[in-house]
Amino acid sequence: MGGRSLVNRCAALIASALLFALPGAVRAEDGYALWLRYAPLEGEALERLRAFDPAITAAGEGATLALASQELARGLTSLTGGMPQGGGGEIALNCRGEGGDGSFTIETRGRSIRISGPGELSCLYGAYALLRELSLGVDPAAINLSEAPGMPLRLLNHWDNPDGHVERGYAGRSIFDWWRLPEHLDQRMIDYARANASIGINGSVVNNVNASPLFLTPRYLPKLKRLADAWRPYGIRLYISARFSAPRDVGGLETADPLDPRVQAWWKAKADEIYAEIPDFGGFLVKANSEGQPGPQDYGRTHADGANMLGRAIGERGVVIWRAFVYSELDATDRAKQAYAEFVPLDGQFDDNVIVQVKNGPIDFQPREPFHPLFGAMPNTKLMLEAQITKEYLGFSTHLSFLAPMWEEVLRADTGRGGTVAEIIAPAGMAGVANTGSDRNWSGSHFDQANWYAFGRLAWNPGLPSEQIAREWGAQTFSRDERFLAAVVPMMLGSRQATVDYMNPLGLAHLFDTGHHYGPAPWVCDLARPEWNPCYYHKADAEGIGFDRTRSGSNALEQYALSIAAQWSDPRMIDPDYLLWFHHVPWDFPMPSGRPLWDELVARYDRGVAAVDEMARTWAAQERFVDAERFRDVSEYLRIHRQEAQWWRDASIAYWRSLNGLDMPAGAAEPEHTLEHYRSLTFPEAPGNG
Ligand code: GCV
Repeated sequence: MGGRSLVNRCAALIASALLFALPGAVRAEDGYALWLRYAPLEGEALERLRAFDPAITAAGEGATLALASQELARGLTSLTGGMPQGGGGEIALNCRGEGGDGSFTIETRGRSIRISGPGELSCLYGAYALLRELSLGVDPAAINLSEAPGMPLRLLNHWDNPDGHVERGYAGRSIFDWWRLPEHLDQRMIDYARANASIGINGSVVNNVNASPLFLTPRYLPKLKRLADAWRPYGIRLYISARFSAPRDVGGLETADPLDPRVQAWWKAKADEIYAEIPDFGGFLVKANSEGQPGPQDYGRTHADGANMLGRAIGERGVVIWRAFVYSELDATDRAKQAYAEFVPLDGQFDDNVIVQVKNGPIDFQPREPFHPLFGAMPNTKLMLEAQITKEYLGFSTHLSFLAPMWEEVLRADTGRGGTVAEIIAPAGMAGVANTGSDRNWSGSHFDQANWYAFGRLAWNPGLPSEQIAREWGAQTFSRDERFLAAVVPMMLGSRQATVDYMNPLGLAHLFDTGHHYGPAPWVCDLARPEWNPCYYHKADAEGIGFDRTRSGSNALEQYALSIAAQWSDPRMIDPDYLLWFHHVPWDFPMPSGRPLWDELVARYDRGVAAVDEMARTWAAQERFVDAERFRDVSEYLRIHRQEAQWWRDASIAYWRSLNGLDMPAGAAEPEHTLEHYRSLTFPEAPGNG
């Protein structure tokens, strides 16, 4: 079958895309289409693309190549309002074979565009890249790109449970319908794969790291297989989170000791069973001996013993991703130090197919953390970065907080030990805790789609500036009008700092209410485990505030390279954004702004609230560029956002004043309510609780 017939096979699809693009046709703008709307071009860009009018040809006939053709036909039809007729232009897909890392080249000569690369996935990625450029209005004659992935593994981690609950999910129920699988495959599963492939994501861990052993039972294998088969053409490999105690839970053994030959044989047989059905199964993700999860330490073994045992069961077929997110109530040392203390002595002991996955910071996805000291400290171990796309500590789905600047901050951080975080993770990859759910718009809010998008783009190319990502996303998702982008891109870029300012300014962390983590509760000091209490993190009293992590305190600083520790060890020299993370200082500590700490703290809270006001004003001026439904959704969410920013500011200030007895700085408004009022608020039904 030749390339032309590939295009013919797409006829039905093109027809439906054409309907979508016809002037006057009702366009559903509920956010479901994500950044793949391919809104019709206008003016010169439209004329240019219409004149280009390519035939799409493909050398080969694999499923992924067919998808590349379909995507191009669908995208071009939607962008130009008509099916390409092959009136002189050409897009030639020149990628053969399976495998390859998806790197691609797009070369344009006159009216001919050639997409090539080492495997079919290259043509699919190239097709999406070409469509992205065209969507942004770029002249087809000027598109020449050559791209390769910045790291091999670019994974979503879903914290989804088999019953549909999503831990830390703020977008409805799970997108995975385990109950109806394998017989029924929801269209969302295809749309999900398509969205991921369009930004270079190449793997999905489909269940929560607080893992149910169900996923390792024979009943789940056909369900997993159906998904894996559906995603394969999109280059998405399926992984599962494995519960370490599964040999006991569902395997009929009385132990899960990794050094017990029966346990080893059980996992080997399990891996073989999976690979027999899913030959490209990605592997296991494991949360072990953390927050009550079982692990090798239950048997006096190390993380390396546990990870290598699983790695040997998998062999060369896949990987074991072992999480470094560990801390224990039995360990009295600073929680920020515990992962380093447990893992650094194991450097060099992990097998080749084992990767240690490290959160961006040493505590837990706070609005701002310094980079994790493990980056650079395990030169003989593959390290992967774990970022959180879902906004557990960033206002759930109702606060507009664009996270690319946060990830850019960590990726570019120089560890002082062999490169930036991006360089350290380059041989392994990046995982993002997904924010997808059953909400029509996938992410709970329209702007949270930008975080999914940004994660994928940065994992593909960790050097991409946040601004470019925001522009691309905004233009594809809402409007390519320059006036819209000139307003909305800066709004997005400033939004994460705003969240830091009104929630956890100046290096404060973990001031969230217990369990669900919705809203402020810096006053909580009496929970059983010390590190569950916000008081543990802020250490505020009448005299001062902040966690002393210098030599006079926990000395967490010693876990960083000397050059980095030197920058952070002096409270007068440290970037104020990290001040209270590393230092306990008096309330009148002089800040670089010239203000005493207390005044600076209040000024930061006020700056955060003012930024949300400004965001609401910016958005209010965009009505003419955005469809009514999404415009209203965002406007209403910004109202919630504004109220909650004020709540964070007022509740925090009321609490700090109860300790320090200080007056409000000149010109600053009193909190709206008493501290008792803020303390009395409870939200037992807040979503996403674990
Ligand atoms: C999946 C935090 C979250 C938990 C999460 C845990 C983890 O503690 O609150 O919900 O559990 O991190 O990353 O394992």
